[in-house]
Formats: sequence, C-alpha cells, structure tokens
Amino acid sequence: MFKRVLIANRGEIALRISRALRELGVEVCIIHGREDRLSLPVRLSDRAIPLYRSNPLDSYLDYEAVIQAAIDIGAEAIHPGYGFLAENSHFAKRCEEEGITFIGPSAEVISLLGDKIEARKAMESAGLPVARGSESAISDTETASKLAEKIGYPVIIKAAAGGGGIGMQIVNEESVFESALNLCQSRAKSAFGDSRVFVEKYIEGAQHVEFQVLADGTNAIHFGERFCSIQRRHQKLVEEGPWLTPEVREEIGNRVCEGAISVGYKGLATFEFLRDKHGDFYFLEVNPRVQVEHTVTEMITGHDLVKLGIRIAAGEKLPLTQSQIIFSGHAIQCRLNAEDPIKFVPSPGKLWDCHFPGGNGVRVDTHAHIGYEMPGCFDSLLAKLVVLGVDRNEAISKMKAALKETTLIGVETVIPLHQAIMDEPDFIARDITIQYLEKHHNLLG
Ligand code: MV4
Repeated sequence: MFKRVLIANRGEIALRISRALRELGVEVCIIHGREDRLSLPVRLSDRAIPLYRSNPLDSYLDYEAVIQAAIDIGAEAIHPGYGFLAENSHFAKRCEEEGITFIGPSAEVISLLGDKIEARKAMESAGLPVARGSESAISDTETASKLAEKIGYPVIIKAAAGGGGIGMQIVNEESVFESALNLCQSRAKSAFGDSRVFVEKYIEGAQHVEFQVLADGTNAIHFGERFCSIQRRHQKLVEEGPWLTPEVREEIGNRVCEGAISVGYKGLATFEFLRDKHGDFYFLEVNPRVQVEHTVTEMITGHDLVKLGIRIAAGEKLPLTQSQIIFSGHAIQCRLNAEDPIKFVPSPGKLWDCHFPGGNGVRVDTHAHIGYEMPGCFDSLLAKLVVLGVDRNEAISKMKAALKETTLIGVETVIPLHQAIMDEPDFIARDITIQYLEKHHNLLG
C-alpha cells in the first residue's frame, strides 16, 4: 500500500477519499484553493498544500502545480476524485512520466474512452449493445443524412469529444438535419476544440441505467446497476438501486466486465446505458472514475468502492470474485445541492445551522458543518443523503423521514423538490424516464 497520497479535489469527495486513505493506513495530503482553506477535508488532512489562484477553479486544475506538490511532499500517488482532473488524460500521462501513480485507469485508456466514437467501437467489438449509428466520425453531410435516412428519424448527433450532453442535437426530420449537424460540429469545436461528431438512432422514452465495475487490468467484476433517470440538464438528482432483475443484471454485468477487460481497464469504472421501454440496452459511455453516486452501490453491496479503487492502483489484483458481490435491500440517494429548488441557480452562503439525519440505514456524505461558508464558484453539491431499506418502499419512507430531519439554515437547497418527488405517484410506481422532470412540471413549484 502507498505510504502517502495526495488528494486533488475538494468538498464531500475529498472527505470520502480521506476516510478511505485513513482506513488503509495511508497519510492524507491535499491541495486546496483559498475558499477551502478552513474546510473539513483540509483540516482533517495530515498535510495541506495551498495552491491559491485568482480563479478559484484553477487551484484544482493547474495540474503541473498539483504534480509539483506531490513531488515536494513525497506523495506516491494522486487521487483525482471526480470532476476537475479526473478524466484528463494529459494529467494522467504527466503523472506516469513523473513516476506518480494516478489513481484511475492509464492515460491511454482515459483517452480511448474520452473519444465517444472510439469507445463505442471498442465496446461494440466487446459485445456490448449499441444503438444503430455511424461507425466513425461524420465527414460529409450527404453520407450522414443518407445514414440518418437508413437508421430512421429521430436521430441524435453527438460530439466525439463530448459526454455530458454538450452540443447534442436531436433531429426529427431530414429537412433540419444539415443545420443540426453544423450546429453540433461548431458547438463541439468551441467546447472541445474537436469538431468530430457521430450519429445514432435516438432512443425515445429511455431510462438511464449504469453499471459499476472494478477491474485490475486483467480481470473485472461488477457491482450491479444504479438507476439515475431523475436528472436536470445532465445533473443527476436522485439515484437508486438495484433496478433490474438478477437475470438481466447478470447478463449486462458479464458484458460490461468483458468490455472493461478488452481495453485493459484498471480501477473503478461506470458503464452508462439507455434502457428503452422494451427493456433493450444501448451503451452510451464509460466514466473512468469514482462517481458521486458510488454510495448507492456501497449501501446495497456493503463493499467500500473507494478503498478498492486505491488498492487496485497500489498494484493489488482484484481481491474479490463476482460471487462475493451480493445485493441486499434497496438504496436511494438524494443530492442535496445548495440551489434554488425551482430554478436550480446556486445559493451560496454561510450555514448558520446544520443538522443531518442518522439512524439505521441512513448515511450522509458531506463536508458541511455549522459555520461552513458554501462557495458559489464550485459545484453546488453540499451533501449526499443515502438510505438503505429492505425494499424500495421502505427506502422511500426512510428518505422522507431523513429529508424531514435535515436542517440547513443559510442557503437554499433542493430538499423541497426531493420531498415532492418522494410523494409523486409515477416515482412511487417506478414509472420514470430521463424526461421525468420535464414531464412533472408540478414538482417545480
Ligand atoms: C442518447 C439519448 C437518446 N438516444 N443517445 C445524454 C448525455 C450523454 N451521455 C448521452 N445522452 C443521451 N444520449 C441516444 N442514442 C439521450 C441522451 C440523454 C440522456 C441520457 C442519460 C441521462 C439523461 C439524458 C438526458 C437527455 C438526453
């Protein structure tokens, strides 16, 4: 195991990683910006390295400074968490060059999976189901519109360098295809400096289901699925699991393991899928990092995913077999963002009071505390409230009780929205697609 690890992140995930490192007997180091100098993950670290920048985000994005900090303090590895540098192949490459372990997959694998055309091709070859679409980047409009005609409208045009839905265009008829293609290409060019796009059949009325994988470069196991359809502008709000029957879990689970093995994946990964109303799956992308909602999987399997990811990075082979992954109960997570619950605009401010629920099957991952100054310049995630019930109905009841007990004074939060969702008949009936919030306007005030 490592002796000393540097955390290149902030907020709740920095605290989550810090806990995992402590349990593994590793010294906890962390970089931080000015806004976070008094934060819990910084105060609880063994060593904190200030990297103050005029733009607060740069404290966590200046990767040469992060690498220099690791060298200066003698950290053998860097944990990137999620966001910031987590999916930056240049950063992972620079770590490799400096002999520092990047806790995650290789730079080469990050770069392969970051190209959605390459990722799609690799996963299709490994036997994962994909939507009908273009095998390579679209070069000319005519070929593209012929392909769209063949696949049948609606189609979706996506950026190769994308993910997170940036620039994506849904096209319902041929007459607007060319303008949508141009728009997607120019959005892709300005957002990613890469104008390559591809076309897929648009999957209507779909659910978002993702599989948790852990791989060691040679072998892979899966920890089942999470259901994450309740999202707004590609920001998830509610995540839960399990969602599928054991048979379907085993089938898709085996395939994602094959997919991870085929690219020599090392570390934690999430395989995202759409699932249509017939129950058919379509691979979307692989997220090569720990995710915000990993907690749902920890609740239903009992395994500590963050510790497992660190152990793999330290060179251990998979310490578990698939048969040791056993699912029990139903977990739901509500993201408690410091935002206006209707318009979702960030609500920074000082937490004058702060109380979180507890009790059987209730977990709160947060860096919040009384007196905490919630900055407006970072992600608005203040806490993750996760509950585990024997079944989904018990989990919903527990979540309602836990939301009621949560006290956060000084900022607005999305708690009222979560409370409305937990009482909403379609949510209770599991009748949820990725359009859930658009189709339930009544929940937004
Ligand atoms: C799709 C799709 C429908 N059909 N692909 C959105 C983000 C990116 N990861 C892929 N996305 C989608 N791809 C096909 N062929 C619909 C979406 C999508 C979506 C997917 C997951 C969760 C929320 C979403 C919200 C809007 C669109």
